[in-house]
Amino acid sequence: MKRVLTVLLMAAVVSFAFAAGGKQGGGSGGVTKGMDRKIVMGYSQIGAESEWRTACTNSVKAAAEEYNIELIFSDAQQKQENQLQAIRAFIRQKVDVIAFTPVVSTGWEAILQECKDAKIPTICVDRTVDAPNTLYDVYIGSDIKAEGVKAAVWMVNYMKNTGNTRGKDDGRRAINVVELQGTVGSAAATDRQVGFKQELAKYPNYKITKSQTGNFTRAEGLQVMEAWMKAPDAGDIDVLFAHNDDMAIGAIDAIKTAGKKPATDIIVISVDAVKGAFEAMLRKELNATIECNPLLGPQIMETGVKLVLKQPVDKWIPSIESQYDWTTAEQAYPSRQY
Ligand code: GZL
Repeated sequence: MKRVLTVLLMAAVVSFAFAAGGKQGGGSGGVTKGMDRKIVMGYSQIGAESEWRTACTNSVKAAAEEYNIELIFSDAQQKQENQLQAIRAFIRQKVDVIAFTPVVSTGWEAILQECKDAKIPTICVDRTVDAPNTLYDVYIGSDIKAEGVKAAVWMVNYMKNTGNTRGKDDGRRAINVVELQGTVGSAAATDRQVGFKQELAKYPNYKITKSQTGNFTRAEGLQVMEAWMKAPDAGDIDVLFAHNDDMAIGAIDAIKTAGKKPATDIIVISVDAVKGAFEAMLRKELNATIECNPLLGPQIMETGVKLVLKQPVDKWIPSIESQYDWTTAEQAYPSRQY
């Protein structure tokens, strides 16, 4: 009897998998027409705060189409309570898999346990959560701390070799850095700051003299930098490190309004590598951007299919990313996808 049941179960899994259009969980068309039922994925997205977020959302929606997955998409308007409500609704709707980008890192244990209790696999996308990784199935996204390290490494090299109008880094001169942080409590902001500071600690003449959140938006990046440019010590600023390009682009406007030259008087380094950053680099107003890839849709859908088909998946699926500055921006810009 046991053997019969095992054979029947295997047949059921195989038929569901083949009904998923043959290639199990793989590449475009992996789960295509011909299935007797579409896989249903609930996705809780943070909002639309930046070019990066919009590119991420577009990638998710396009990939759901391509993978023939029914996507129930929720925009949380930057509020965690909206995310928790949306995920509870997904559970009530008995979706097959839940993906979410946590707006902040804390406060996810209970809801992830509810998903587990409902036997719905979960994919944490783009930002990590402060919760045991046994509570979710996969994290798909960047090594955010490494992005902060890369930004600091690039900055020190540039200041040693080129410098700003106040001169190069001779290993002794005080180099004053101001930092525009992303959303307070988000893994993206926390980990970029940790990585940046960890690398900066190797160079005692570098100091972060001001640090404030611009919430990953252009408007708030402009606002904060405007205030810094009006302060009596504005002339001491050597470098701006912004946790994303949108805040850097806003800050660049403030630097120009104050009569200073961005990327020359004040070196500007940010993260994401969105189109706006390339345009600013081509205008020689931004010095460098560390790529954080938002085009996660295909990886999310492929992973969702594998989870539904109970196939093995890695605990962390890292994004593929690079970095760009004036030496590489012009050549890379035409082929940028976001
Ligand atoms: C990073 C992502 C951040 C981007 C911002 O993984 O969460 O959120 O860097 C976006 O542009 O708003």
